[in-house]
Amino acid sequence: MPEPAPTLVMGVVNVTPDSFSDGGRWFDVDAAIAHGLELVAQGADILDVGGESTRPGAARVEPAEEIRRVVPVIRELAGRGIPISVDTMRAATAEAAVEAGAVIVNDVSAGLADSAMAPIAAASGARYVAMHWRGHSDRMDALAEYRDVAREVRDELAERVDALVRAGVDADRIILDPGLGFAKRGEQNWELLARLDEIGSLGFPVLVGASRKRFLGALLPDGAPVEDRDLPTAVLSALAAERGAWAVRVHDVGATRRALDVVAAWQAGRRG
Ligand code: PMM
Repeated sequence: MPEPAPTLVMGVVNVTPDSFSDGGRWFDVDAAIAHGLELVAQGADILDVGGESTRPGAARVEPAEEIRRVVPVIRELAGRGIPISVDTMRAATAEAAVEAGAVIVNDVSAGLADSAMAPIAAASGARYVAMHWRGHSDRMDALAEYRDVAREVRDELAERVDALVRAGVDADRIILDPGLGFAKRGEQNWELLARLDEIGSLGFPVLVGASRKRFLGALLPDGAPVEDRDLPTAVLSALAAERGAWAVRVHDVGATRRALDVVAAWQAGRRG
């Protein structure tokens, strides 16, 4: 049997003033570039550059402003040979980002937020992350109603894959993501993680984005700072890697890199 490829580390570069997890520290373009380079030095394989926060209740950003935030950062980092993904729900931003050198479009809405996204993604030739999504952040908490969360997320992702492929997206370029925290409550995230193989059974690489999310914060003492979620995030990265995740999307790359090194050594030991 071929050995599974090691899980990749996708480092988050938020070029936003309001991301829930890093408080907009990387809003300035130069600071975002420097942060991206630091994440690569810490072991990121891919950088995910986003200009619009998806935190619960976050306001939408104007399309032109989103492009203004991400394109210079992508151009500089891609120009240095770093694989870049663009975290956007908008076709125009995806198109500008790919033109600037992005090789992955990370669309948290899987094409639902912008009907132009699928054809643009298809024409771009980039890889495409389709995340499970039910609605924008201002109303997603009300959409977290499931009878069987893992089955419904898998079925809704399968529907998105069909729609994307019908719109011309090459199936070989699709990556799926269960969308932890997006229209999911704490226990629903845990059930999805425990049943990650059901998402994997669709036959696409799986990306897991748990980094610093509320359901990890809930394991910590009240009032713990958001950075305290990095150790739980790294442990979760290791567990996701052991379950065959294609990549994990994280803010603290160093901790996850070390955790994944442990997984790789463990797996090598199993092979003997
Ligand atoms: N989570 C956030 C943003 N983008 N993209 C994917 N594919 N998966 C995720 O889970 C995901 C994402 C929200 O987190 P942030 O505001 O800290 O970046």
